[in-house]
Amino acid sequence: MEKWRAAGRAEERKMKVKKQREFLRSAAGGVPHISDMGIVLLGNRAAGKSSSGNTILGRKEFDTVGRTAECVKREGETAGRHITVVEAPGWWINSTVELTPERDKREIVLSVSLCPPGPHAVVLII
Ligand SMILES: Nc1nc2c(ncn2[C@@H]2O[C@H](COP(=O)(O)OP(=O)(O)OP(=O)(O)O)[C@@H](O)[C@H]2O)c(=O)[nH]1
Ligand SMILES: [Mg+2]
Repeated sequence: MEKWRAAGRAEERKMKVKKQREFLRSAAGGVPHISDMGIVLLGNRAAGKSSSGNTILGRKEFDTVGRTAECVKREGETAGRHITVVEAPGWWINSTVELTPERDKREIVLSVSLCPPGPHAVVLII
């Protein structure tokens, strides 16, 4: 009798998992279309953060000539989405956290708050 009950419970669990899987694959439960997306670009100095921002936005919004010393925020429409891209100042490639200027560290921390309620992605540019 107990064996039958256990088999029944296992079957029930299987059905539940199947239903959840179908729900996740359906339009209602699948990957939602994010119409407003926030992206933060981090990386060492001259890694290509500004260039990557321009690639994401599909036009020249970030200055790739000078160094980005403070956070820069740019917005645009890409692939049917409103995208906010924030570039934070980069760190020296072989520098430690201790040797990185406080000002740069403050800006890096600030960057994530520039696309409220928070970025959907933090991209490390290498
Ligand atoms: N060859 C090559 N050069 C690149 C690439 N991406 C960027 N660059 C060049 O590298 C330099 C720095 O690029 P940026 O995009 O300004 O880099 P960044 O990380 O924003 O630099 P900072 O803001 O100064 O830290 C520029 O002269 C770019 O043209 C790349 O994929 N290939
Ligand atoms: Mg830059």
